Amino acid sequence: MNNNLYLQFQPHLQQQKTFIDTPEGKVYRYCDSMVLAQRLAGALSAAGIKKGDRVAVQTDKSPEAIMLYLACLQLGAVYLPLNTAYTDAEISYFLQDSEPTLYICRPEVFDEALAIARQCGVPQVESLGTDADGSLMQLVNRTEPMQEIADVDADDLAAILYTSGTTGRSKGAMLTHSNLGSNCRALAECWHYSAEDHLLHALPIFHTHGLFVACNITLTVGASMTFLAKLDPEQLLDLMPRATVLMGVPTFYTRLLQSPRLNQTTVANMRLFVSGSAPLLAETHDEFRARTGHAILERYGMTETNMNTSNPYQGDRKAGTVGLPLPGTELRITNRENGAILPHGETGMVELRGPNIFKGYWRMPEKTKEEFRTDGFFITGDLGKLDEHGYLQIVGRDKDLVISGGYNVYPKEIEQLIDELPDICESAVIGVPHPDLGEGVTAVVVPKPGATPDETEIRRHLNEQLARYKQPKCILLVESLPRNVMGKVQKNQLRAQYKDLYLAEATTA
Ligand code: MLC
Ligand code: AMP
Repeated sequence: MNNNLYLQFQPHLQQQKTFIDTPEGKVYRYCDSMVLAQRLAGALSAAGIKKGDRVAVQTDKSPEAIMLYLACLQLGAVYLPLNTAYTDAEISYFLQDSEPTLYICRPEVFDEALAIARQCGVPQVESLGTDADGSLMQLVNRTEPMQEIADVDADDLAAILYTSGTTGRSKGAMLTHSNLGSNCRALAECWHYSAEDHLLHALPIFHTHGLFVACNITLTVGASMTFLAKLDPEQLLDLMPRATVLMGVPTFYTRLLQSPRLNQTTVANMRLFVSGSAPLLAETHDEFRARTGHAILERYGMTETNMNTSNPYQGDRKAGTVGLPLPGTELRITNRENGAILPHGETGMVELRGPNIFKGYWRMPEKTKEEFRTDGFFITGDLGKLDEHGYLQIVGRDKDLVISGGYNVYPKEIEQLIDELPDICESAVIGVPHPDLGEGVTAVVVPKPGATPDETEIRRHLNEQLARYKQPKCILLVESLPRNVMGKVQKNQLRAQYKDLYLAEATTA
């Protein structure tokens, strides 16, 4: 049996109805999108891409990029999307680690991308722009649609998504056709998703949320979506009268709430607001409900696991919880040291098992082994507890991670770069409450004795190496870092000390 995820979408791909439209008035029907995807598959195949080859993609958001994803599925190639904010240094690491056969970049940076790709040993580079332009589209225009759909096993890779590592080294999460297929079927069932739905899509398409949750569910049921280049709350409000669903990170909702236009009339046609990727504050949930009459549906996921839990479509959507396990996903709370299962109400490690859980980290068998129990449960690094009705509350994180506006930032990666500088003794990077982004990346830095490090110099160094969203919103110079008796830096103490840093700024602004 062919387990290609493409087959799950294929029944809708013949249809005349709209698949994607844009605020600028472009319309992509399913049938035209399929032909374009097939032409892309033909062009990739002619370029020698075959089953199992990685296709690394760092392009701006466009419907054509989704057709490219479909083309990779069709060929059985492994789609490897990269955040558009990544610097050349970050891209070099991903290209070296994943060894793609093809790297697709933005047309405006083609020459630089080619140089990086050559250094990293990537044999081919093409470009794709947001106006259906770039060298890839030139190839496509000369290529016949390819009909053949690669025969893949359920366990074959559909995508690799890089997540930063707590050790500072990014890990490629290997997601199979079955991981992705099963998860969007479960979500479609839970959220009562249908061909009648129209999604407002304002998320980036290089992460699980905007790519798999939003696009795979749309393709699975034959729904439609409007592609916005990025979050613009006023534009969302303009479009709501003809939409039914919005998916966003919590920042989407806090920014929407800032608009006086958000009210019951503007959302009259909407049936579902979904939030995830970061904790939604209960007060945001309550305020949104009071203004619109809608209880935001919060769900919990991870790059490695796809979606795991969701508040119910029908039934109580409890603010401050991420709901119940999705059909087919098992969840348990354990003692983080010995793995013993804890009773309801106790806080411990969230562990998961099910068809949605990834295959492992790309070329990191040891790391993969460490993060799974012997009975196949994945150790998430999230701390949670279950209430008497089985709803999960995420209460913290065992992993040293900051989530800023839905993007994960791993402190280690930033600390290592700051500590390289000659005037710096050591540093600790923490996340503290931020009114817009949930958490604000903050660097607490200890200079070497007698040295007076220049903040501009620290920022310049970070800017060369790190995507902007990872760079600290604030750099604080201190004499020393608090440590426990074992000598370990007490980040909890630092988080408590600076908890009002951005909140104070917001009230004085
Ligand atoms: C942008 N900037 C950020 C940022 N996003 N800084 C910190 N954190 C962020 N998340 C910075 C830019 O670098 C720039 O800095 C400035 O803010 C303005 O950039 P922008 O592009 O205009 O930002 P904006 O449109 O306001 O974007 C904010 C945002 C966006 C929250 C809407 O980041 C976003 O769409 N986030 C969603 C992330 C996401 O999809 N996560 C899902 C991961 S999957 P400067 O200095 O240049 O001015 C996952 C699994 C799951 O977690 O469960 O879903
Ligand atoms: P990522 O690695 O980018 O996929 O981020 C996954 C992490 O985001 C999870 O391990 C959680 O820590 C966090 N996360 C996702 N959804 C939620 C949510 N609804 N509430 C709290 N944390 C969340």
